[in-house]
Amino acid sequence: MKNILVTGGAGFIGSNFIKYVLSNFDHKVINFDKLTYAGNLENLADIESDERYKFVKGDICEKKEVEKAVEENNIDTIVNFAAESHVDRSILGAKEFINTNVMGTHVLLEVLKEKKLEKYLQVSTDEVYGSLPEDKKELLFTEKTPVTTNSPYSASKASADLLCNAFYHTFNLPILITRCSNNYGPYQFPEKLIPLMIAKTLNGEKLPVYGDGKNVRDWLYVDDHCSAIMEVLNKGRIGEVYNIGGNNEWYNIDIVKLILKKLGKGEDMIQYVKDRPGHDRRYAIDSSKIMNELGWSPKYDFETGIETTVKWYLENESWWRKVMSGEYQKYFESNYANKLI
Ligand code: NAD
Ligand code: TDX
Repeated sequence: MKNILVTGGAGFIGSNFIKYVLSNFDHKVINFDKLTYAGNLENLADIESDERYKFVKGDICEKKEVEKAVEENNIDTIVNFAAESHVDRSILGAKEFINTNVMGTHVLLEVLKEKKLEKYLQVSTDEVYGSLPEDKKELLFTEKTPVTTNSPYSASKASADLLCNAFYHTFNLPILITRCSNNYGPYQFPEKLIPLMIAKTLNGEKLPVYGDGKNVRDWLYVDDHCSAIMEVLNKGRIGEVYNIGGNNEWYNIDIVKLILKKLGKGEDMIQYVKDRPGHDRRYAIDSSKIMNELGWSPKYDFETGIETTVKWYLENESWWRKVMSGEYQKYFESNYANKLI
């Protein structure tokens, strides 16, 4: 039995991860989250009374807060999801991305060193590998692909990965890194492509597609990301990076059309808008290392995953309406106002 500090556990992937761990393992989970705009305790309402679960409000940039949570809860393992996670927001302002994603990770690594914890897993992203050419379908990101970053978000995530690597080599700490492709599923904040397009369709609003809509992403259902993280935590070789992907490449425009079809709406709702600056063209993950070494594979095919996701947003309208009110409106206006062509 482990005592796991899950940082950023009130966000999209972190909250799904906590539920995955409580349903499949007998571990204790301390959810350590600052509750930024993306953190929402409603995501965990169905497990909050589980005695193996506890929430602690805290900031990973504040060392004393992290130390206190680790000491008081006998933490032996940290899984770090806490981050500013949206590329468009990093273009509007990078400071919080550097603070949380880089400085916050540094704080966690210092605590790992001082408290001699058993394991630390850094939840990273395929975005640290930059962009793949669209016309060379045989090219995929492997763990050996050089780190090349094109957005402030990816630069901050890559910086954190480099710090993890340095703390592993210099101090011989028990550190693992996972780099996953685009996730989708319940509780994803509706600033990201799939939930944004579902919410806008249900609202009868235009769907803003960046550029020519031909950027490619490799989509993985969130539970498959969670199972991969647990495999790496339990069986991964210390100091290694593991890529996680769905072998499921889609043009953005085809995802948008699929959502419209599932919701019975026409393609006249699509509105092409100005491209995201520095927009990566294609992401595609080679997951053979985690599959061959650890025996992981995704369980959900895209058809099932997207069906479950659309159904969840249809049945949980109050959840997304609430998070899209207030502060969200200001972000939405500043991101999209200058994109109309
Ligand atoms: P999210 O934005 O939904 O959630 C982030 C969570 O971190 C929120 O609960 C927020 O309150 C918390 N947080 C932010 N700053 C904090 C701080 N200083 N201290 C403590 N908590 C803080 O993000 P997500 O989509 O769930 O992503 C989780 C992690 O997975 C991130 O590290 C992200 O880079 C990585 N990732 C995401 C994807 C994806 O497709 N969403 C893919 C690969 C990797
Ligand atoms: O309004 C939009 N219109 C649009 O065309 C939005 C929000 C997005 N897009 C495009 C941009 C991307 O090509 O859709 C694609 C997906 O966009 P996002 O959902 O913002 O994801 P992405 O930029 O690919 O980054 C995601 O994957 C890697 C996550 O947000 C990161 O946290 C993760 O690390």
